[in-house]
Parts: sequence; structure tokens; C-alpha cells
Amino acid sequence: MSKEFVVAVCGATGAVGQEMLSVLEQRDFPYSKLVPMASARSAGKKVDCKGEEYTVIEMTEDAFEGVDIALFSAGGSTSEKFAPCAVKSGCVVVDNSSAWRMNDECPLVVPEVNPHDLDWHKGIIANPNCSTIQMMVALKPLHDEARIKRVVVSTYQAVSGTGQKAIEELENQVRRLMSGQPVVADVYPYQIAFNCLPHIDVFMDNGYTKEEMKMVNETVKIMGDPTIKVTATCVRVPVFYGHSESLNIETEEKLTAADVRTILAKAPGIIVEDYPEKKAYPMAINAAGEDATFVGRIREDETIENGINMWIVSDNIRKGAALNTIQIAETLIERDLVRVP
Ligand code: 25A
Ligand code: L14
Repeated sequence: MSKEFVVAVCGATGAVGQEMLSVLEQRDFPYSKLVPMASARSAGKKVDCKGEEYTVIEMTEDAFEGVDIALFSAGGSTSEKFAPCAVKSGCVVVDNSSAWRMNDECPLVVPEVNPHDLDWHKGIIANPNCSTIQMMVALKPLHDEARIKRVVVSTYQAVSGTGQKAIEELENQVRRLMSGQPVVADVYPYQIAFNCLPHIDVFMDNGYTKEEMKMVNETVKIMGDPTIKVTATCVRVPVFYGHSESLNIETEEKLTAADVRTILAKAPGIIVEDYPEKKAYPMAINAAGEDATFVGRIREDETIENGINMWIVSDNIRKGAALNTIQIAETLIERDLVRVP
């Protein structure tokens, strides 16, 4: 990669923004200049990348002049307001929020799955929901081989997805409970320490949560196949980093457990960790800080003809957010698509 770009990280002081700075450094992303932005209350804070210190500036409508690529993770309303301003300044936006994902003008991309969708971007590219991303990485190779008809997914989602305040809430509740003090719930509606909440994002009229419906709708858009049926139950668990998911998959063609292991062992972005005899299976504490999606507990579902059960785990802040965003930016560069058409 010879050309270098001016890159803005928008929401640089948040949990995902901080991880974006580490991923840019770890992958030696080719920027000529880095511009960290956040809200007015964080302007003036210092952040680090590639051994240099930067002062965070306030995100404003004209802050994007001269920026080539903006990586957004500052919440949906911020993206709705500022992404169009950035595009008007000639900047390509990769956005982490749910604001643009189902917009027909915006590709929704997992680079291992549908990099070709970047070809029709008009300035804003959406990064999928964290739970959807890891599921897509694991399902696409199986869909290509045997056509997936239906997926039943249950998630076990870490608090870091909600941001820095939620990480602190779990820490504080554990500390208080251990010293016999009453807990305070502020970010989540109930105590999350030593508990599970079947409630992520808001409830919708159909009784599902918005997080569950993101998994249903985003899957169809990313796979480009309206026939795949997904039904989801999303649960918050007292884990700091790493989302776990139990998947039950029904395919058109028969896949044995051995077939699934062989296919996934060759697939990009996946590590198969499935050795029951050694008690080896994916766990959030091992996936935290890693780039891969880990797959294990691969079994045939003996109640239907063509069914597979498996357990997948990935770092929600890395592959689920910061890493996938930066992989999208890298793919834009490779395909010479860093321009607003
Ligand atoms: O919490 P907010 O308001 O949504 O802000 C998140 C980031 O966006 C910036 C904000 O600036 C922060 O960088 N931001 C918000 N409004 C903005 C605006 N109008 C804006 N930028 C520009 N214009 P901030 O730094 O002023 O806000 C404070 C943020 O700092 C973090 N923080 C809080 N207490 C902290 C702390 N950091 C360190 N130590 C502490 N004690 C915290 O960021 C706080 O919000 P965060 O981690 O909570 O941000 C997570 C946001 O990103 C979304 N998100 C998370 N995962 C995903 C995701 N969105 C999409 N996909 C994901 N996978 C969360 O929903 C949350 O909005
Ligand atoms: O990407 O875990 O739509 O609270 C919104 C809720 C990310 C995670 C999204 C959470 C998310 C999030």
C-alpha cells in the first residue's frame, strides 16, 4: 500500500474508539495524518497511536475538511448528524452505529463475506452489529457449501458492547456485592453482576428486542439471500469482553460434524477449537483481545435431517466493532474505493 490517507477516528475516547486506535497501530494502517474526534466534553483529552500523542478535537460539521477516511463509533444520533457532513467534505465514512445499516444506499460489510458490496458505496459504509458479524464469519462458508435454510441463535453478550460506562457498572456492582453493599443499576435496567438479562437495546412491537431483529435483518442483507431465516434471543451476561453464541443451523444439503470442521478450518477469520476429549472449546476469556472468531462444540442435531449445533465466540470490541471497521477501510484501499462517487 503506497498511498497514505488522512484518517479520523470519531468517538476516539469511547471503548470502541480506543480499540480502533490500537488496531490502527497493530496493523500499521497507512495514514499520513490521524485526527481523533469526540464530543465537546472530551475535546482536549490526549490519546496515543503508533507512539505519538494526539489531542482530541471536537467533532463539528466542518471538522472533516481534508479527511479521506472517517471511522465512526460515537452512537447512532451522532452518526446520523455528522456522517452526511463528512461525505459532503469528500470523506468516506465507515460507521459502527445502527443508523445506516439498513439504508439501501449503504453497503453493510463483513470483509470475509461480502467485500464486493463495497463497490457500490456512495460515501457511507455500515459496520454490522457485533453479534451479527461473528455469526456471518461462521455461517458464510457453510452457506456456500450446503445452503442454510434456517438459524436459531441465542447470544451471551459482554457488557463492553454498551461502552465504557457499562464496563465500570459491572466492576462496581461486583465490588459492592462482595463487600455487602447494595448495588446501583444505572446503565442497565437491573443488576448485571451475577445475573443474565434477556434484554439488549429496546423492545419492539413484535415482542423481540431491536438487537434480535438486527441479527435477523442484517443477516439477509450481508448474505444477499432473502431466503435465510433467522430467529434470535439476545442475552446480556456478566462478561467484560467477548460475545458467545449458540447456533442451531438447518441446511439444504447434508453436512456432517466432520464436514463442518473441515470447511471452517479453511475459512478466513476462523479458528476451530473443538476437542471435547481435551475439554477444549471456545471461551470469552480466551477470545478477548484476539482477532479470530472461535468455533467449537460442533455436533449434528439429531432431531432433524440436516442440522448442526455449534458454539462461536469472538471479541465484540475487536471483530465485532473496531477490527471489522478497519478491515473495511483496508479493503476500500485495496479496491481503490477511497473516494465519494
Ligand atoms: O457514550 P456516548 O455519548 O455514546 O459516546 C461514545 C463516544 O462518542 C463520542 C463520545 O465522546 C465518545 O468518544 N460522542 C458522543 N457524542 C458525541 C458528539 N455529539 C461524540 N462525539 C462527537 N460529538 P465523549 O468522549 O465526550 O463521551 C464520553 C465517552 O467516554 C467514555 N467514557 C465514559 N466514562 C469513561 C469513559 N472513558 C474512560 N473512562 C471513563 N471513566 C464513554 O465512551 C463515554 O461515552 P463509550 O465507550 O461509552 O462509547 C461507546 C459508544 O459506542 C457505542 N458502541 C459500542 N459498541 C458498539 C457501538 N456502536 C456500534 N457498534 C458497536 N459494536 C455505544 O452504544 C456508545 O454509544
Ligand atoms: O451495534 O451491546 O447496534 O449494548 C447496540 C447495542 C452494539 C452493542 C449495535 C450493546 C449495538 C450494543
